[in-house]
Amino acid sequence: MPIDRRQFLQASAALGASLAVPAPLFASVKATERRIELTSSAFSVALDPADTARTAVWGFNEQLPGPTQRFRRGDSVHFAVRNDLPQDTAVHWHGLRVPNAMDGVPRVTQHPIPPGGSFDYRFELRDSGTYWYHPHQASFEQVSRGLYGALIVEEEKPPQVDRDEVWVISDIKLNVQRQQVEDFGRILDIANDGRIGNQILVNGLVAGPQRKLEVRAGERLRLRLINAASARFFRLAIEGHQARIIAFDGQGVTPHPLPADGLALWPGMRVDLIIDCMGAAGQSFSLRDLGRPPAAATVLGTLAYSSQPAVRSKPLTSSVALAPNRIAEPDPGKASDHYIIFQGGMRGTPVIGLVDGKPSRIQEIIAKQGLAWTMNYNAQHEAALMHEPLLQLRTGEHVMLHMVNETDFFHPMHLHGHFFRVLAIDGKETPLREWRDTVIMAPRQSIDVAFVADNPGEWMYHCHILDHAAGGMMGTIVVE
Ligand SMILES: [Cu+2]
Repeated sequence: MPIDRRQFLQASAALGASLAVPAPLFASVKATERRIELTSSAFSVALDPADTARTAVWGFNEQLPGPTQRFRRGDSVHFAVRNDLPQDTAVHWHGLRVPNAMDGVPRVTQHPIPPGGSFDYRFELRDSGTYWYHPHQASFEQVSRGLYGALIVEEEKPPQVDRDEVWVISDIKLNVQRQQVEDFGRILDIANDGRIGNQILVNGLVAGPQRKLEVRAGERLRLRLINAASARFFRLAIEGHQARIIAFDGQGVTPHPLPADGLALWPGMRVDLIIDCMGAAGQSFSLRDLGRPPAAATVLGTLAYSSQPAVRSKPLTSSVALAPNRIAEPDPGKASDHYIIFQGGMRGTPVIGLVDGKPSRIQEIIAKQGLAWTMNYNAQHEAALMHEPLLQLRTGEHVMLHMVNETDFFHPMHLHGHFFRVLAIDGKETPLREWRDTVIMAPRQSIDVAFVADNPGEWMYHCHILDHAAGGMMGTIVVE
């Protein structure tokens, strides 16, 4: 009886929210709540300031991307969201550990916000780092149309930098009139690599050498990268600089250089970089997306040095490591093993999947249901109430989640409400054991992640290629 179960979960989640028990971690923090209005609506923007053309988009507060939200760890926020779109929506705070009722997933954690309606999201910011916000309703369309924005939670003691910049990288699919192509949710995209735009955007403007990130010689720059594209991945390289990675998905890692073949940034992921700008006044260097070979590299922007004299002649030597967030440490020795097996897609071996409990061949599911992917043999429509959760966990349970990709496609898998440690890829231990909320599974790859299920509620677990999510790669994990 999925409806009864769902109503029960919603009722208990609402009760939890109304009691609003602060996490003991923050009992000593005297937080004042900041109220922020966010309105989702349709409007038009100039994607290229050098051009008079305007493009119709959907976005937050008539900005593309939506306004960058900046807070300090421990702050309390109240997002008063209003929906002026022609369809239902809701807002999800990607990566943030919020109470379940504030997670912004229609039909799982709240009722959708109808056109003209509003919803109040209130929560405390437990974790510092680089996050973002976007709708979780028809996200393959709503995010692609422009509903996304950065959400930054500063550390109590951030590393010393001269500049802290955010780059929201995305793409858009434009026709010759510079308007968005209205082909959202095509089965061809759902069953393949997703709907990839034909124009890359950096902070809502067309990417290219003219997108200048201005620095002064000698400065230390913290660059926060967010991939808000619905399907495109980026492989970034920075000319003439030794950038260091200090965080994945907002969580500090041992600072280390970018991989020689570029920094892979999959949809949903964030990376924080430290760049010591030791070029000379007046010089410029390109930031490139190396893309997916054999595609040629694209220049996304330029690191442009001002003509002012250097602020220092040698790079800062202070530590750039981030203090960790307080995340419960999973103990693999006492963790319970759980498996999620991914199948489907346009290519690959024929498989059987269950839709509404009925078995069909994947090719029939693709042709008749508009679904293309299964997780543990089930394919689910976003708009339908979900069936049983993929996993039922006890609060406090240590979990080892084995993700087995039997498809020929990449899938950036995102879990709500928790961070997990990435422990092994194809059985081989990862050197960094990094915390993440979104991890990439390459074709035919197995990934082992571990976490403590310490945030009660029903949480989404889905592919962040949003067409894949719409095509069945979406389920829930219940922590009770
Ligand atoms: Cu996927």
